[in-house]
Amino acid sequence: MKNLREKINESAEFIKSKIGTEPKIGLILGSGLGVLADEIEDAVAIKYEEIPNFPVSTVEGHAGQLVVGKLQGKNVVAMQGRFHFYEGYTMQEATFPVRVMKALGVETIIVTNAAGGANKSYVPGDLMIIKDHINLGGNNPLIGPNDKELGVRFPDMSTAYTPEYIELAKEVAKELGIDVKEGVYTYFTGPTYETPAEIRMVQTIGGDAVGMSTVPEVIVARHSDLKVLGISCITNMAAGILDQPLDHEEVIETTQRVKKQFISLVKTILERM
Ligand code: 6GU
Repeated sequence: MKNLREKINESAEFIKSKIGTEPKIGLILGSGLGVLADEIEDAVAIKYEEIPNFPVSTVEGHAGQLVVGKLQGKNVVAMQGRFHFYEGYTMQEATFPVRVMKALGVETIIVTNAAGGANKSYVPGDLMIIKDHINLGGNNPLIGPNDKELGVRFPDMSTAYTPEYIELAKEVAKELGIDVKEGVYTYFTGPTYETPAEIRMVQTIGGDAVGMSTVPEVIVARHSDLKVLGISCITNMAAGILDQPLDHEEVIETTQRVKKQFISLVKTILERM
């Protein structure tokens, strides 16, 4: 049986054999936000199912491919569609692509997601720069023996979201006239949305948004010593805030509505990284 490092290297070698550039920035594109990958120039798209050792995406609305090329003059690799723990992958499987990005030469990842607003001052359509996270998933992708070649046993999470990039993102948003929020992303495994009581807890403990992704990937990114920028698209208010039920349609509708802003924000940030 191949160990994790051998699997990572095998995947990375396969990808390297298909691409002409060395990506420095990795993009993980959330629900409805995969459109950003369509803007990549000189793009080479590689379906996840072609890549040795990659899990295969199951969720509709996710293209399920890596797109490698140039965006705003930067060499990037984008995940169009990601793997979620709630789909039945292990935490290690769901975060495997982050390790492969590191092996490709990536130094920074930009992680995006659709999230519910727990902070009552937020409205659907807001973009939120992630300043920190709370892991309420009751799990961690680093559980198990630690491979020192991949990272330390006890990674520091004091500055999980690179302060310099938080500042850059806020500066760019201001210049573009986008009223971004800055907040704490709270991870639940899903696939249920939270209950109103859970959302009251999130508010009490300092969470501003809730979602079902990103935190496992950021944990692995920090283990891999990658810099991180996280951006949430607040697609709906979390349970108990408005007098209406939650559904995935609203999530997709909102991402469609704000995708232009989202694209211009991320592209301008990329340009200045
Ligand atoms: Cl309200 N909760 C979670 N966990 N994920 C979401 C969401 C809510 N809205 C969009 N994604």
